[in-house]
Amino acid sequence: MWYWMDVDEMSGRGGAPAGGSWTPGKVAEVLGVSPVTLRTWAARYDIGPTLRAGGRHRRYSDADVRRLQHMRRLIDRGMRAREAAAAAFAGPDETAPGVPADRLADELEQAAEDLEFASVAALLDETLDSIGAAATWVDVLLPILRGLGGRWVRGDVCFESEWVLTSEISLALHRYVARFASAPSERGVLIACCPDERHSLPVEVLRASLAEVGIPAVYLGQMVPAETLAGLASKLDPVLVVLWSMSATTVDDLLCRRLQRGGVEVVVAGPGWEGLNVHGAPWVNDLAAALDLAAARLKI
Ligand code: B12
Repeated sequence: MWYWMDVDEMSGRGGAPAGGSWTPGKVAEVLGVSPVTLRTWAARYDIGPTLRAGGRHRRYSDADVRRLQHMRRLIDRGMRAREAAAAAFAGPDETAPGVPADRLADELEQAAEDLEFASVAALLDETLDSIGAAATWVDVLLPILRGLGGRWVRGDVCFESEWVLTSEISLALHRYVARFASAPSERGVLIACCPDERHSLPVEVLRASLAEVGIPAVYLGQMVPAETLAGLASKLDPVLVVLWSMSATTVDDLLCRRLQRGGVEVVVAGPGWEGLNVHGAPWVNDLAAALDLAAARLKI
């Protein structure tokens, strides 16, 4: 199983750099190659460890390990080691466009099934980097999530893998969003799930897509208490509130009304609102429509 280890666990001593510090032995184990292969790669392709721990000992950082995992995947897909190293270490933008979405989806699904957190994270980062948030969502993640929903209905136990995948998607989107500069003082879009709603991924993707095009947005998370949302909406004075609900059981039309009465423009989003006339609030039920609407309101 691939996993991130705590630095003290690995080196047996404290004071190591934050953010991951891997021994070559551990990296070799995680990649499923011999330590000799790892050393050969380092010598031939200049992809050795970049950290130094306690003087002479070289250590791999999290970023080193991620790039090596990427390289390993490219090799598994049939690329020669030299080209794989060049591609993985040139930066993600130049690497993944050739990989079909269904292949990425299969790899992700398998990694989640095997409970390989680090591998799921690296694949998600790679995919987001190379094709962006919308295509990652529509072409790679939606088919997997819908498949999981189908399994769930059939009574197939996939709770653990679903949890691994969905929590890593949230984390990867968070990392992705952090790369885009934002002007916190600007009025923007406030995104929230209804108070009983835990299905947050669609609006997390919306938040990432807004970041990509420079639309300021604040994402409040799952199950946002009505009181909290109403308070934040009045204090932050957003251009728009996107209120997400995945199913009829989580819709909160009173909250929508309350926000509107406070002078806020609300867009209701997601299948939960289907067929409801929520006090004239526009309804969006796909990512592109939500993006268009936000862009139109912010005149971008
Ligand atoms: C992942 C998941 C979870 C995760 C959510 C993690 C997270 N952070 O989001 C967890 C484990 C928490 C979870 C919990 C539950 N879940 Co759940 N879950 C799912 C799963 C597998 C994917 C959800 C998802 O993100 N879907 C996104 C896409 C894939 O949904 P879609 O319907 O195809 O997309 C439509 C729209 O949303 C729109 N769209 C797509 N993307 C975007 C983006 C934007 C911005 C917009 C506007 C629209 C939009 O396009 C589609 C056309 O309508 C679905 C299965 C499924 N088919 O969705 C079940 C599913 C939604 N869950 C379900 C259930 C029953 C539950 C629980 C009640 C289970 C339980 N007993 O605890 C709880 C509910 C908790 C709650 N109070 O909300 C049911 C809902 C049935 C219903 N209609 O009421 C589903 C459909 C599974 C099933 N087949 O029965 N779940």
